[in-house]
Amino acid sequence: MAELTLYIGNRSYSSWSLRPWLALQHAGAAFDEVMLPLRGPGVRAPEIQRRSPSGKVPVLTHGALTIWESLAICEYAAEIFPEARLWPEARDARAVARAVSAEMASGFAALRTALPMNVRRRIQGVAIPEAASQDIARVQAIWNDCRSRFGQGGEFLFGRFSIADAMYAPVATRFDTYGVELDAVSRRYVATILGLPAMQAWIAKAREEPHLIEAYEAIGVVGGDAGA
Ligand SMILES: N[C@@H](CCC(=O)N[C@@H](CS)C(=O)NCC(=O)O)C(=O)O
Repeated sequence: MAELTLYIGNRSYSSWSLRPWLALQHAGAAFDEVMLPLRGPGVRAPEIQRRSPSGKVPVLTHGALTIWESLAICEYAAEIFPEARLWPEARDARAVARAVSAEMASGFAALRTALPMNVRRRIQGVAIPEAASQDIARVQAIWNDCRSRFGQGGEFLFGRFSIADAMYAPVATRFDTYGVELDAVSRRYVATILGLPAMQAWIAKAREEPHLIEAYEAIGVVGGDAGA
């Protein structure tokens, strides 16, 4: 098989990068990982511009092929590693897994803006705007629905780990970082995601990264910039 390389942003902040990284890890893929540091809100990183058709990470290269967009990369991983069963096997579960993954990929802007991912930190006391609270309620409704209808075979949204879990993993870390109050099912699911060895490995590497972005680190500090 041609060589796979995943270009990612800073592990602390790049929630989109975490998603396909987790999917590839789960598939047991051998891949090179190249971190291209983000520059902060509104500032484009030239190294990312050079590598990515969209000017954003993540990007996967497989030989001469370049794939961007986190969900498209996860789909590609599911195709080249079919034995990893990255989508649920039952058609109804698979359809719902695709729906909730697409909803994550295209929505939840208020939540993402108010509570940017920072896997290295615990931040208390951040004011959560109403639109973000609505997103948080919708995420919990999705998690409860998936767990109760499809989760019997394991601890993940569809029992076994799937792309849907990869898509929601950065939300789980945000809930932990900002101490968001959650229902019991969602609390347990957050613990499941954070307990994944791959998740722990990502966080450990994030802690070693020297590339801090002040605007993101200032969130939760009185007078800090809440943009992301
Ligand atoms: N829809 C894209 C979003 C990717 C995205 O927004 N990536 C951010 C980092 S998490 C980025 O590369 N921003 C460009 C930059 O900061 O230079 C995906 O799912 O991959």
